[in-house]
Amino acid sequence: MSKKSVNKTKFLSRFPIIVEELTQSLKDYGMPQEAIDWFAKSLNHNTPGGKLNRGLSVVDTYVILKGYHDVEELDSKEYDQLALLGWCVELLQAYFLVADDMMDHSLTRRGQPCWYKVPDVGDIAINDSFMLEAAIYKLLKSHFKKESYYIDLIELFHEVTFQTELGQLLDLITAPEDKVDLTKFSLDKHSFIVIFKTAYYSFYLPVALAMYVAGITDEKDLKQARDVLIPLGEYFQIQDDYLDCFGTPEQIGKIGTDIQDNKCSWVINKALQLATPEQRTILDANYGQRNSESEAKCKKVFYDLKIDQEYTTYEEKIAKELQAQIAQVDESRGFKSQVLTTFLNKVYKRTK
Ligand code: DMA
Ligand code: MG
Ligand code: MG
Ligand code: MG
Repeated sequence: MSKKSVNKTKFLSRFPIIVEELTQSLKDYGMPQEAIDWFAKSLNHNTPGGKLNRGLSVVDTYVILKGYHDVEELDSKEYDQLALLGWCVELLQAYFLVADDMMDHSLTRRGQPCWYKVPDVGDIAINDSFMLEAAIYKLLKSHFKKESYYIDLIELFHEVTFQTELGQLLDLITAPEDKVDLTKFSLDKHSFIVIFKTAYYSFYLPVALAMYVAGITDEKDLKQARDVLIPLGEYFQIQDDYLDCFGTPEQIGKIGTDIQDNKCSWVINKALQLATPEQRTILDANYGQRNSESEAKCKKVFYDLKIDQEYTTYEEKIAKELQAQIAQVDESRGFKSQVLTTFLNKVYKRTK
């Protein structure tokens, strides 16, 4: 087994222990067994099962900041604490995804039905998403309350949660279901949406958590991390937009919905820059329509415009820029540029 899959297996082995602790808190409230079983089922359906990059990054970042070479060098108590924070990031992601799939009318996620599509779940998924979020603060309290940086962790989770919700708001109101108006889209608007809905919680949060535990918390260092991780997160969401249209469901574990949902995605913005008047007419008539014929017409325009090649050009350019930026990082206070290089390597040319 590769080192990477050993680390993932080790991380996954902590999850049942977390489920046990969370369900125990329901038992302590005297909740009936059926509610306990429901919560356990929601936790298990929605939390593991993805790439776990966000959660694993908390551990990996801490290892680098400590100057270790391998996760095995952490003592077991230290590992458990870091893995718990990693799972808190995955719970935050689970919370957002359960809600996001309802709002985006998605059908599948991680190769299985979206939670709200599971028989007997439906709108109960709304409350389940709230409980996934609440689980984060239960865990932080029981594992970190006595640490000096406890409040920093809580404030960080609250801040990035709010930022993500602002991004989701803008994502949704820029994509009204009933009135398609492509003149409302722009790459600047796209950039704002994706930085808020994705970059803060997916990239800045895991690194900042590890920095707090490692005691590397100078505002200058948090800023150095943010200054690279936010554009890196923007690039990651541009990949997500690209894969929504050009990836296969087998590859990405979900069926793309951006065209039918009238989303202000990178793909449509790039197409709007390049389209001839004829192609623009096709897009105006077919983008954001809830049927697969219209969707296919939009995709044909995207292929004719070679948006996939545009994407490759963008990817090479942004990767070089980020590398150059990482090379400027000041390590004098203990922050390490390798944290950022590791992240960039995980994202570069990803296909799922
Ligand atoms: C993802 O946006 C953002 C959050 C906060 C879940 P998205 O709808 O493009 O994500 P996905 O493609 O995974 O549904
Ligand atoms: Mg979505
Ligand atoms: Mg969405
Ligand atoms: Mg998407």
